[in-house]
Amino acid sequence: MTLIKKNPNTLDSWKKLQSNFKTLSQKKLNEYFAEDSDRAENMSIRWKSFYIDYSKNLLDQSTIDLLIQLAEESGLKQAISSYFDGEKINETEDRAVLHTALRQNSSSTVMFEGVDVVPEINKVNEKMFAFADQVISGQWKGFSGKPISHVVNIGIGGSDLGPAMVTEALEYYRNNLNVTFVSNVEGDHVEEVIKKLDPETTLFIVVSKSFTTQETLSNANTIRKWFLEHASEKAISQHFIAVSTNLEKVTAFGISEENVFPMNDWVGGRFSLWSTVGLSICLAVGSENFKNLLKGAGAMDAHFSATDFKENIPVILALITVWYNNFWGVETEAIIPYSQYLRNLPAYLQQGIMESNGKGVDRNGNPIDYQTGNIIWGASGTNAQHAFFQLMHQGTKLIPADFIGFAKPLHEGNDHHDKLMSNFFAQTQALMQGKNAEKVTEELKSAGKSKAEIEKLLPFKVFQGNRPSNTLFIDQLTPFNLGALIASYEHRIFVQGIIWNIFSYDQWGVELGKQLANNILSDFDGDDLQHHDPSTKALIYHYKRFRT
Ligand code: G6Q
Repeated sequence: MTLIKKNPNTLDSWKKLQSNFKTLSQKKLNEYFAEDSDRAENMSIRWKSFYIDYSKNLLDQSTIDLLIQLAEESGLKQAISSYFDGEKINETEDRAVLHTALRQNSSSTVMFEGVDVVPEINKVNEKMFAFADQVISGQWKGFSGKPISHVVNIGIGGSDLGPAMVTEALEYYRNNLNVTFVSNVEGDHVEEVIKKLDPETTLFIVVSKSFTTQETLSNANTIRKWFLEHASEKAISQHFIAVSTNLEKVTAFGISEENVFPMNDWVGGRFSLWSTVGLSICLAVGSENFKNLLKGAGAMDAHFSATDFKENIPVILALITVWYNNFWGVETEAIIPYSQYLRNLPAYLQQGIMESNGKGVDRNGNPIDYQTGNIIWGASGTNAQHAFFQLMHQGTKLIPADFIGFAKPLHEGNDHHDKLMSNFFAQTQALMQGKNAEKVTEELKSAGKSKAEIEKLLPFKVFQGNRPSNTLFIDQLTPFNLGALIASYEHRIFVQGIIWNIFSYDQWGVELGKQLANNILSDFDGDDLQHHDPSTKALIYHYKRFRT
């Protein structure tokens, strides 16, 4: 079964949502709460250690019902089965999207093209876990007999962002290994990393699904050259590991077959941290923690695939985005984790969400005349409060936001957590309630301001409020809960892609720049720049003056 290919704006529910928007668009969040004393209870979902509060959104139950109708009319139920059953829903690349298979129970069955893929996943995982245990315990030695103390992940995009974000997020669970990530093709990036390395005790993991990516291969080659200045060819096998689907290219690079951790074609780059691409995570936090990360994601998969849409976290939250994006005309969405460990979650989700749903052509190949993927941005709270929250509170733009927080800190013994949590709750309250003229006047009066001063200051100090947010409140930052949280965003991407009638799992938009970069690279040594536009030609001329 292929996915239904109907544009959402032709559906009955879409039209009803347009009139629902007309009815509700002037209504204030405070009014919704005044009308329904059970709103916080009715508009929240409790699942395992997650408490999802979506009551501070500009909608009521009639909107939710219509959004669910939209999901149904878009064929979401059938689409979820196609996704989990390994159908080739990534039609333009003729691929399945089966990263969910990587986190299923090791005794379950996931069929792909008539073969159960779980035994092979288990086999590869066993190899990965055994390898990680050897490195962590110091059994795996470098060429001079010393144990490994530093791991360098060489990869970019999906082969970098996920492992880097999770390794950082699970800092608390880390062992003694240092883990560094090299991604950019910029020589200064790799040289800064090399500067701090000891070839005798460093392990390099070259992570590239295709093993053709310019950035990764350039960095891997530069690092290998540097390594060989300190060690013999023979030592490569103790220090270079690859994660890839392209065995031929890996062996041509000089990494032996036993040092290759395979991955499957049906794992998309930006959804690959659950596969061997997560080897650096596994090394940083150990296999038990990695397994728990997988379990958490697997539990979210089970919730998403089996729960009624009304109680389904990824479905409800995805639909709320659709509501703002397509009916309120909102363009951006902020992600604010109240955890410094998750400071790079917004950057990670930027790729997941924007690369997946930044599409302007529908599944029939026609240009789209409604909005698709949102612009995603954000930073950790409370830092973000002292940076860009002003615009969220008093700016001219409506910015729905996800606030993510954890009830229990990882470190005990200080009084910071109450302060963090009070900020976490206060911000969504302030965004919603605002501060009216009466309240501002009262405050200014008690601060001793004169009538004239109050009149002058009043307009600047009033907050309109009525700004929406979701609160994703989780018991604690554990590998399990992190896995579930990431998986919930993955499924939100899927739901939105289905509704917007787009293909979420290709990324042709990143190809053109790569092609042109190759053309330009070869033109640096030539004299014929006539085929370039005048601006680019002038830039190339300018650059050529600096080349040595
Ligand atoms: C993600 C993209 C992209 C990819 C990188 C690295 O979904 O496909 O970010 O992960 O381009 O690709 P390789 O792993 O093949 O080097």
